[in-house]
Amino acid sequence: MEFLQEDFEYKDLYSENTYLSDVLKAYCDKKHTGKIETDLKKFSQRAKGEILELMWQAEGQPPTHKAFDHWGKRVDEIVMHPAWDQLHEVAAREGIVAIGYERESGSDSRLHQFLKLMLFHPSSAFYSCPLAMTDGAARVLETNMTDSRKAAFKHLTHRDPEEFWTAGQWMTEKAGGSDVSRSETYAERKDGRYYLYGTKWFTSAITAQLAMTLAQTEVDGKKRLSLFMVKIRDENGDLNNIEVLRLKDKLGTKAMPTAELELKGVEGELIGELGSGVKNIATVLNISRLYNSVCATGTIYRLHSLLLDYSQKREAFGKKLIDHPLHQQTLMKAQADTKACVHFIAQLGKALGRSEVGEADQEELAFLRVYTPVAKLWTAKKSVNTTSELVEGFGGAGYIEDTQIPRFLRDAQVFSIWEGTTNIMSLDTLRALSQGDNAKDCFTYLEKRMRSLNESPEAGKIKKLFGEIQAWLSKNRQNQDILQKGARTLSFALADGLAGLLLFEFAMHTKKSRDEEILRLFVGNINWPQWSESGDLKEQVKQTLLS
Ligand code: MFK
Repeated sequence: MEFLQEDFEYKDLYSENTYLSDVLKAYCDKKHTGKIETDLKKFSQRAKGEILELMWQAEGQPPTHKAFDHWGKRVDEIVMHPAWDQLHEVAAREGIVAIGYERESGSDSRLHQFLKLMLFHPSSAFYSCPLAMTDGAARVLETNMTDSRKAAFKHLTHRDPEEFWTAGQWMTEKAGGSDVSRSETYAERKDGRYYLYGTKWFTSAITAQLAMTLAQTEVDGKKRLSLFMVKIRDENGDLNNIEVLRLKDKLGTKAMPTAELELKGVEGELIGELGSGVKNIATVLNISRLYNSVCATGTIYRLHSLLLDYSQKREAFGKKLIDHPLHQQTLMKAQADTKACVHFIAQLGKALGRSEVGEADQEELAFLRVYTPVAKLWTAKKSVNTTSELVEGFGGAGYIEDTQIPRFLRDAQVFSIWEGTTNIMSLDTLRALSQGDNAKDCFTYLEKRMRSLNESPEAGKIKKLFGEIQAWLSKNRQNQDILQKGARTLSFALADGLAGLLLFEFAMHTKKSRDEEILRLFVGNINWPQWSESGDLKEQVKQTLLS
């Protein structure tokens, strides 16, 4: 009989084992756990079944741009597979954005939302991307509320698919990617209203109804970026003085429409103070950077589960893959990193939730500000690297498109680019630490939590690592050059330290040998920071790279 490999299976990620339930219980107030767990269990079942099916349909027919109709009239229609609209319905009804704003579980609402998003993302065809920007826009409106903005806010946080709007966030331009100050789009003021002109180079989810975008305005005779809210379509569903130039041909995220747009006088409503656009859009960035972390984590959580299942079915050299010591090593390392990411997003979700209901003190707020870019850069890199290892774990099957495995690797790469690269995040970490008392408050917050750790080599290493970070920061606080050179090392060290701390607290909480093993493995693998030496690298770079 011809050999046919038994297929791997998409499991219910919440119920396949007790891990996520244990995480929920460790971070959540007891009074909210039952309700959240019921919701996650139900949703997780859908995510591996009917929702996954929608994703495959949407991925199977990527969006196309129909610029003109048959008579030559400009229509700029984005033709989507109907499954994309059904994913919109799922997102609305399941309240993926709404949960964060209904706040039925008080400060645990973001934790609830993040765990649910983590389950949704790997079945969402990146519908999670418009949701990230929608959530960011909702938060901007919530914190800049006026009577006239209430309706838009309600749409962005609605559970009825007909009423639910998504939002885009348009920043990137030809001249300015990371450095948005180079933006050329400008706002013209006429009769008390603003009209925006310019080209936006990377605008994801053009199927949205709203967008938050930046445009140059004049403040005291100088050009300054301001934040505007734009209604993308009019009552008839036609674009509002916006032309779609083309759709981007991206490495991954194929089902999700990303466009180049020409703004030809679209009306924008000024949000926040004139000239403070970057500061105001930072609210959107920070929320969507956390979404990025959650989705990066969801990706490897799903892929790890698939490889684990495959490893129990696939035989090589006389035994199942799962019984080979070296394969076990690979799976364990991937699992430790994946679980560390889960704790990161649970902790950040907890802190964000507490900040939004006024329960976070100054120290926790500083922690949240510093660790938002750290979470983004670290989970993104963990996702890219772990995805690569896991795809490889499938051998040749992981390289063949119809297994649906290669897509994981293509899609993971976006996490370290979307909403700011690793270097930009590292510099933002530095920015956050250098503002006010953030560094002092953040380390006080961490030190308080470290006090509860039982004496052990792992606790010793984590404490020593934070000691090393603080000593380096204090020694170099006046030297911008050294600080910038070391910003990436600093960010990864901060991440490793926090992940170790969270895994430690969790192992103490569950008292399960499973969690003690993961803690030992993770902390054992932490590389000690290798700080850059002082000196001007520019000459070295020129001599070694350019000569
Ligand atoms: C899912 C599908 C994906 C599809 C493909 C996607 C591919 C990629 C598409 C994209 O292009 S996504 C968008 C990526 N771009 C970014 O995320 C922008 C990255 N750049 C940065 O984040 C820069 O650091 C930044 C633009 C913020 C630098 O701008 P500035 O003007 O040099 O910042 P500056 O002067 O340091 O800060 C201005 C104010 O904002 C300061 O406040 P004050 O005026 O009170 O001092 C800062 O503190 C504040 N600020 C900056 N970043 C902040 C922040 N506040 C809070 N949180 C932050 N993160």
